[in-house]
Amino acid sequence: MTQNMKEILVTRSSMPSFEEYMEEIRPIWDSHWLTNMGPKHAELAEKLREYLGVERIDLFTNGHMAIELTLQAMGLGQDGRNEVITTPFTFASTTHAIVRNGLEPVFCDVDPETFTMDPDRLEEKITEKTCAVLPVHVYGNICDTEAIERIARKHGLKVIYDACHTFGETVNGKGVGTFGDASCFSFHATKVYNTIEGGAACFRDGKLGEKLYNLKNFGIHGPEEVRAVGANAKMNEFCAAMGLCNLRHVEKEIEKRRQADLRYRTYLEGIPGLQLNCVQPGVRHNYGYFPAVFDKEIFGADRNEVFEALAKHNIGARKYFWPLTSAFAAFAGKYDPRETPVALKVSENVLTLPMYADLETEDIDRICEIVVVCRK
Ligand code: T4K
Repeated sequence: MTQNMKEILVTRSSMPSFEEYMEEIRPIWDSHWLTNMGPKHAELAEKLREYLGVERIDLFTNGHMAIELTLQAMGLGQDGRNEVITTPFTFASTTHAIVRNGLEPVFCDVDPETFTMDPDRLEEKITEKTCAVLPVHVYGNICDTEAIERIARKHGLKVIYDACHTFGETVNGKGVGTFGDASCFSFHATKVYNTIEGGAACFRDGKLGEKLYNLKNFGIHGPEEVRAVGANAKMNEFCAAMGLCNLRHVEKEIEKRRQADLRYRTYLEGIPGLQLNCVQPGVRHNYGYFPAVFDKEIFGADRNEVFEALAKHNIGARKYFWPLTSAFAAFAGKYDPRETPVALKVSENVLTLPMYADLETEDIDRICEIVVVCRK
């Protein structure tokens, strides 16, 4: 394989040195304590609470279980109100977390710049059956939290943010995990910060915390009492150890991603028909993704053509997030994706280009050249 055919995937996991991880897991070997809220779990929870600037946090096997169990812990649906308003421009997890709780997703359209929930479309989706709003800070773009929470308060709705893309982000210095009734993060291998697999829910309500803590361990409350039908969603000690290592380097990783983002922009910004991710004032971004939306009429090629051109050079861009979750075969035509036309349009035209901390400058340049050549 020639140098310029080297495979570049959409992302690549950040990892500490082998030695650093070995050192971190040594006490696990000594103690034989592998999971069920051990000392690494406790240490990581406290360090993340500080880093994210949140009042309370709990750790989970993954971001999905953080969302799913948060909805369960809130008791949504128990009073007969079973609709949760969310957006379809997201990963399967967001919608699945609602459906797996026996709740009904109601899809709200997104803003064309941030791709997050459009608050101007939110109120019209509220019915007497609405119990919560589950907006997504997609690609690390922060939702209009003020408007969403004002509307939610007016109608007595819970707000749970899917914050899976926003590790380490702040808004005017405030940790993004502080918004809403709860915010859920993913620490999956493909994320800016990873614990191999992992996730967290952040919240203020101590009672919610107790329920969550029980639910992630089958609903067990002490050795002889099971209070709820929970799941097994405990982060194990090896994942927590990876998290402790990666947390030491995450600032450096975000800075490298910032440089990669800048490099992309020097090539691609200002090209007619090519929309790059927005820059939100006051937001400290984490540069988790590099989405580009192609307008074929103006740019001269659609995203599928660009996708194919990159694939020919062994470059794995991804169509995050296509199809919309409302169009999933799993829902067998139950929802109409045309009811969220902005989300549908973005989904049909977006490509996320490779982005990770160690992505080399020359590789970014090569990717950009291939994209630019696609213009006719
Ligand atoms: N909400 C949102 C908005 C999300 O985006 C996600 C997850 C969730 C909720 C749920 O959080 P988790 O329960 O996952 O913690 C990936 C991830 O699996 C998923 O975590 C992520 N979103 C989603 C956007 O992307 P796939 O199916 O595209 O991953 P995969 O296996 O194709 O990997 C993509 C690339 O990453 C590979 O081409 C190479 C690289 N990679 C992958 C793995 C597994 C690595 O470098 N190392 C690895 O270990 O879903």
